[in-house]
Amino acid sequence: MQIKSFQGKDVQDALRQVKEVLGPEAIILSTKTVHKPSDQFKRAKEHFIEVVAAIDLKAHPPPEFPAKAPLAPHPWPHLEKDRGRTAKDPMIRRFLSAGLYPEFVQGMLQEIRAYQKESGGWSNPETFCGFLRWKLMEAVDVTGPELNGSKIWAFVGPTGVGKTTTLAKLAAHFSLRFNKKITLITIDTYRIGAIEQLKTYARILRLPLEIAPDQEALKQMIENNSQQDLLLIDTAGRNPYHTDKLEELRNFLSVDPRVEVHLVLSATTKDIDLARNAEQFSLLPIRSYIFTKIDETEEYSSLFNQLLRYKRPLSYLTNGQKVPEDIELATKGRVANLILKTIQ
Ligand SMILES: Nc1nc2c(ncn2[C@@H]2O[C@H](COP(=O)(O)OP(=O)(O)OP(=O)(O)O)[C@@H](O)[C@H]2O)c(=O)[nH]1
Ligand SMILES: [Mg+2]
Repeated sequence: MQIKSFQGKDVQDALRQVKEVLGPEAIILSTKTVHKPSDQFKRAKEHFIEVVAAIDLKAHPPPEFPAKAPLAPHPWPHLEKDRGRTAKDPMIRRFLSAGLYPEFVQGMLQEIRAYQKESGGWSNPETFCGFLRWKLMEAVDVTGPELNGSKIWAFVGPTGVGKTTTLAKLAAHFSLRFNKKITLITIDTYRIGAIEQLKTYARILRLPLEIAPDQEALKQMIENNSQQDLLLIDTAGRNPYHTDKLEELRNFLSVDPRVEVHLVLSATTKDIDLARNAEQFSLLPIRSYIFTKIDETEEYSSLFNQLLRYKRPLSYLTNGQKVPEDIELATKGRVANLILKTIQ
């Protein structure tokens, strides 16, 4: 994986450079507006856009042209002037600096310009917020649980993100509030204390717990529990760079096609690491994202970027250590509010 940062006079300019240097397969990791320190906020042309992009060199060898290929003339010179006007509004400036996914920012900039051209700008910041909120909601995908018939959910993800705690929260939620018949299963025989941790939850919630040391045992457990509404499978946290362990996990969980895999990620993880985690865990058939620890940060642009980067739905958000209460079903409105909180 090669990661590189690009600076352009606007988003299009930076993206064009990304494409020229890394090729069309590059993944955009983040974008932000950078203000030159000496002249901060004075004039629009003293801002520039910084885009961080990456390319998997194994999958996409670099294009065969010199790294310093001559830059083509900027295709939309009139946009520079428009961007200047756009960036005068402090709320829009904060939006541009929030490190949001470049294609989203680019689309928004075009809409902002069109609106400004038509009506001369927003009469008050709330109008822009309302528009942005609607656009944020439109951009993300969410999904809810469908508990008709029996379900098997497995929780995978990097170490310590909150997989076991999230599983316990969901187990409590569905057994106490909806009276669902649930069995907990763990295949985490790797970490000392992992079984004890889940045993404690199982005891408190009065739910059966089974331990699957291998795939054959897991298969048997799934068969034996066919009358249950929900089987929740806990897995060991995995270093996303240990591809062999991820393949092992994928093979383990491929035991039954009904197993739905949910990728648990922490909202406190840096954008670039989230991108890599999600890319590596894509070895598994990921059904949804669950984002944990939203209470431990006030900056949600990386969470939002991740939802756009792979276009997978978000199912749950968790917001604390308390079991069962600190979990919520994800909604588009909630995600939009988190981003607005980041910007305001
Ligand atoms: N603040 C906060 N802490 C959380 C949240 N979810 C989990 N935690 C805490 O994160 C820590 C790790 O949680 P676990 O559930 O053990 O994480 P895990 O992913 O199962 O860890 P491994 O199995 O070791 O990979 C614990 O201290 C949890 O209480 C959350 O939403 N907010
Ligand atoms: Mg765990």
